[in-house]
Amino acid sequence: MEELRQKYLTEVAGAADESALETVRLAAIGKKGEVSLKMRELGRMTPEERQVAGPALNALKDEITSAIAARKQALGDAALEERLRGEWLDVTLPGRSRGAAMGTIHPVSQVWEEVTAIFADMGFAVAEGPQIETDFYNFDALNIPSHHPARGEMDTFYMHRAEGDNRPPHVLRTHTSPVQIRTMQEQGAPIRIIAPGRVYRADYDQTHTPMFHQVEGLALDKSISMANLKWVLEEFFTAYFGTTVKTRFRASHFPFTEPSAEVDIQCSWEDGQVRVGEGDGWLEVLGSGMVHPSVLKAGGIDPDQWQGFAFGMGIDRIAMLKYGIPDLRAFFDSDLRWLRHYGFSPLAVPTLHGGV
Ligand code: 2NM
Repeated sequence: MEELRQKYLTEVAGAADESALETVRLAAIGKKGEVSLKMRELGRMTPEERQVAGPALNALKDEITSAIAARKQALGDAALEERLRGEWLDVTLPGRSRGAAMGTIHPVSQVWEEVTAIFADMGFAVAEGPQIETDFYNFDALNIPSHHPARGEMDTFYMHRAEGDNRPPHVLRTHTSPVQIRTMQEQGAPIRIIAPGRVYRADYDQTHTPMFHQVEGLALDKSISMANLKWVLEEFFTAYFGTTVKTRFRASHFPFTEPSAEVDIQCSWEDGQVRVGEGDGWLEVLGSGMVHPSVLKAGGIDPDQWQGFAFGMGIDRIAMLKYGIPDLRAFFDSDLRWLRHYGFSPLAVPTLHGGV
């Protein structure tokens, strides 16, 4: 009995892992284990012998069982210790730099957000609408006559219908003005909105891409005038360029406004470098005017009760001016080197208190 005891307690103590421990358990106290076989022999003993051997065998079985449990616990503890030593993490270390793997915000997106922040501060909400429009919203509602050159295939992308389908065609919007018409119809006056978005014209050269970005504005109320327009635009340019910017209004003509004005901003031209807000040169950046009564009517608004101004400018254009980007076409090449050079940090969100 003492021999058995020594043998199995030694084997338990020496078991290196759980499966070795299980092998020892089966050999000692499993169904065909050595201790179990000894217990089966009890039946063949005399009652006197059995009285001594029985409790002793039970005690041995108990001792081996608890030795196995203790060893199992010790092995588990050691394994956990080992894991804790290997899997530690220093939460005070600085984060790993994402370096070149981090993307940048495209100048168009950046300027879009800047423009939105500035106009939002003046009480303008953002309105959006479809990029595929009916020719009613893109042209008729804006008082653009059917013979107007802008309607031609030369300037406008038409979505051609099937042969024999005589419904009026869809177009890729050539300006965001349809958004203003839809907003007038849906919300009525008064209105104070900007409509930033993608627009499309069949034009491709040094300074034109077939898709570009526009922001248009619309303010309607009882007595809104060109004076309000001038203040809003000067306020905008000054906030946008971060310096006081003089404006110059030149009489012009658009079908959707009367009177109409083109707006220039003050700039200097020195060794091929344009600087906004200084010098005595001028740069045309914007079209504007008082919304034509026919346009108000198309928007379901009574021109005898309401009036207001509208304007439109190119987002890509003012992005080039502010950030000194020379080539418009590179905007849409998706060249990663260009994006890293001219792009903005995703974490530097434009704010007014940060001076956009
Ligand atoms: C421009 C120039 C002048 C304009 C007009 C409207 C509408 F729909 F309210 F009548 N939205 N935008 C407008 C006026 C746009 O872009 C050069």
